Amino acid sequence: MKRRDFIKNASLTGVGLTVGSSILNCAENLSEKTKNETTMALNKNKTPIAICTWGFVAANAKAGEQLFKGTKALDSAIAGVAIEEENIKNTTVGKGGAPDREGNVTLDACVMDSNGDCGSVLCVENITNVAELAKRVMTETPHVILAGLGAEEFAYRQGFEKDNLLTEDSKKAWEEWLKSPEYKPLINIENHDTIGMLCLDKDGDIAGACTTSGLSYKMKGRVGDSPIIGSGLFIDNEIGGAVATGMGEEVLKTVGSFLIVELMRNGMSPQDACEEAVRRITSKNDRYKDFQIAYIAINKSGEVGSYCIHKGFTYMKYQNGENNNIHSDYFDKT
Ligand code: SD4
Repeated sequence: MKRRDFIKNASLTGVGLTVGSSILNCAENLSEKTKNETTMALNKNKTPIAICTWGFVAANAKAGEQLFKGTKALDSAIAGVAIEEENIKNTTVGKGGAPDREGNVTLDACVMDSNGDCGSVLCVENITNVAELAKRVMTETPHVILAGLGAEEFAYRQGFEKDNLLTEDSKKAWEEWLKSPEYKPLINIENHDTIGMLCLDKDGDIAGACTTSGLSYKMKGRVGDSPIIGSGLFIDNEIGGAVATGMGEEVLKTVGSFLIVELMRNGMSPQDACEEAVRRITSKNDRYKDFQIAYIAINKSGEVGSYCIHKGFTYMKYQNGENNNIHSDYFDKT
């Protein structure tokens, strides 16, 4: 059984999963009112919060535990997403990610800090921890973005090790795909599992990270939304942050994460802002039935929100030692 199926089944049967000190509870049955009341009550504690896309239990727990120890938001997010970058069973992030059409695994990542600084790497080969690499672009260069070979060479100068990202399993799956190589975007299946994470730390500061191998069997050189500041991720520490997963081309066209933060700046809750960002796509694009997009967002007072096009997206929320897998509301109810 695939890990996400396991989580889904566990949630459907009401089984709680214990992950270290974290317990996976399911909030899907709570009414909206109860959920809001719960969130507001917890916010009064001013405890740190980590949220991330999909059911990445261990990654979110790692970030939550780091935050609890007092680690700043950005380093907590990078430590959290590194769990998935190193997880070779995850075929859409880091090592083990599905390759492009030509069999090369190329990774995209970005980070954004609470002071507004950001860093990004595009289409990088042979390096596993690309979110950390994006942070180094931010802290160790005068630039925001490094791409391809330049990013890879920079990584070696920073002491990163060269790694073969194409695992035997990913290679076999790619070889199978090559037998009838037709690229068709798919909804909610294994080629949509980017990890985007947002952290609110003990000082009340927000930062985030987003890391992916992008769409499976993409064209050589293709880059999606995930490493593009404003599309895959955006933080404004006065307001909040947002992160995206799904069909990157469509997120890019609407600069989705920046849009959500701006909507929150204008008074919307994270939930309403995520819904509006999805509507911007679905109202102009009747092909939305063929792709999935999901957003998660957090504001300065710790309220979180999430919305997606199609049923099936879940996200993680860590707060007060609890790591919950929450089913997102969705647009297409047909
Ligand atoms: C991309 N947004 O490269 C990424 C893919 C993704 O879950 O989110 N997968 O377009």
